Amino acid sequence: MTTSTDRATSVVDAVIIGAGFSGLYMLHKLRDELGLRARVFETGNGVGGTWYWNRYPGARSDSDSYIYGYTFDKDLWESWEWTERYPESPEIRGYLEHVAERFDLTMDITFGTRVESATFDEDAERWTVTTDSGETVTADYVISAVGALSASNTPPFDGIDTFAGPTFHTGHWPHEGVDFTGQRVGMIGSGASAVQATPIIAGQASELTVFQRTANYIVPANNGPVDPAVKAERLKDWAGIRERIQQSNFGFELYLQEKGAAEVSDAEREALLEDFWNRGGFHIWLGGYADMFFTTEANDLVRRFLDRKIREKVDDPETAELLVPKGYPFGCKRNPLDSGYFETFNEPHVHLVDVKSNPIASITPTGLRLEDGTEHEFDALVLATGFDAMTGPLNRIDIRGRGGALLREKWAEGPRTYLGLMSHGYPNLFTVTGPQSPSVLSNMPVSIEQHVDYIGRIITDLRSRGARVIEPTEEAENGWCDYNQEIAHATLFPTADTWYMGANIPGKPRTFMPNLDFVGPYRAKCDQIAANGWEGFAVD
Ligand code: N01
Repeated sequence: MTTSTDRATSVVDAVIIGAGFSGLYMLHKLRDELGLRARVFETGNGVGGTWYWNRYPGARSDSDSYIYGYTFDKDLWESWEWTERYPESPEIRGYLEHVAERFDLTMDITFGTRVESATFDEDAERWTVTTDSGETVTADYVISAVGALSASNTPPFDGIDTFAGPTFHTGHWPHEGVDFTGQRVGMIGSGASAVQATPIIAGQASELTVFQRTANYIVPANNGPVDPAVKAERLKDWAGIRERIQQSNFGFELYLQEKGAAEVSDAEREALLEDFWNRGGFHIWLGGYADMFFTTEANDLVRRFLDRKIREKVDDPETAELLVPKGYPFGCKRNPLDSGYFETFNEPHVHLVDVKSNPIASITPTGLRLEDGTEHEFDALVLATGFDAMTGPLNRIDIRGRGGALLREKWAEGPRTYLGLMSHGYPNLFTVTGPQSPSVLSNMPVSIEQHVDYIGRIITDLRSRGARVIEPTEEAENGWCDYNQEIAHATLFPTADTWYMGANIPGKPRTFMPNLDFVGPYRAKCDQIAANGWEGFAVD
């Protein structure tokens, strides 16, 4: 069997950073379709990316399983069957291992190895990549497939290292799992990870205390097995599904309503929201009313429905009041999906503590202390505190472009890219689903495939015309950055303190990081740019 050691040459055409959804398909594209010599470096000891690390209890995709995979290959599509509506983390890992095996990918992946730096050599017009294992590799192209939510965030709590019990971050969960039976557990955070983990940890722990800074609008997942007849239909409809999700707004088969929330009667709105609530998933968020993203009036109409639902589920009125989100619009913070989250707070051993009005002052050897001096004791601490999103994974690598300029310094006030794909001054460096592309506002595999295909197209074109480098012009990049902010600020998104805005990380610049063009229109824009001879790019 050929191993990665046999093929570990130090001069290649392309280096790919990361072996998750993006890196695996990028390797297949460059090696098997374009015939390039490519190497992948992956920090984990297996494929999976986010799904390699996120093994916390209840971790699963919030995208429906039938569209949470690759669509580039019909045979691959037909070769895999998901067990539930939303696939659980081990099953997604299994899927990605299946893909890696099917296309013989692991022989070109060096596992357990972190890329530390990537430096562009202007004379050679090549990149030099170094790793924490001391390897140095040169390449024409570097493709970042590091993901948007892979740099975990541990808030700089005073005394974080003094806690005597074990501490677990949801994004770095022990592979062997954790048994909380009989333990008092403290969990900080109430985002999508916490929402998934809470009911399961509560099922084991003798006591669970959730420390919540911001309440979330959470709708039911309605998970379960999928009707075999529906599954069979979908299996046959590979081409149709592929086309529809590629042209959609968010990479789902969900479409915003033609009429706004403020344009329909109360009864009509109530009936639609009730139907969507019962169906579960992202219907209310991504298939709901478009005007709720633009006006507080419309947003409040939807919020009122959601507030009522939360109050109906939670017995204790004070706890319910804390769980009802306040101060920001629905839909502008990632909408977590729930499998019994609210009901968990009806159990006598589960407590909710508001750390917005009374923030965490420090972690102590036995638990934590709030600013008013209240102490909470627990045996194990779970940090469901999220990620330094979008820019974090890239900024943790020393990426130096023309003139030795560090990318993280260029991005000190926020990411600057063209199409979320490349940054001026960093020739031949591509970012799969990078900041300022639709990425996290879409079903990720759809956006990943589009970027990988597009990068493949660019590289094919460069090589066919004997060009060495491509990079965006400064003008095109400035235009893209301005445009991104302009369309974001036409919506309510920037009014919410979210990781989309960098608001979860102390000191991070406040700027809306994803692109709001939507998946289909963004794809069309990219295609038009290609048809116009890579408009906005300088090719040499
Ligand atoms: O992280 P988060 P996550 N003191 O940032 C709180 C994707 N995902 O891992 O909201 C106290 O959402 C923070 O409070 P606040 C998905 O895109 C996908 O849950 O910033 N609390 C928040 O409650 C998701 O959006 C899936 O005020 C502090 C929590 O920690 C993204 O990953 C599943 C704090 C962090 O929530 C991130 O989700 C899971 C502090 N100093 C995740 N600092 C699936 O599709 C932070 N918090 C399966």
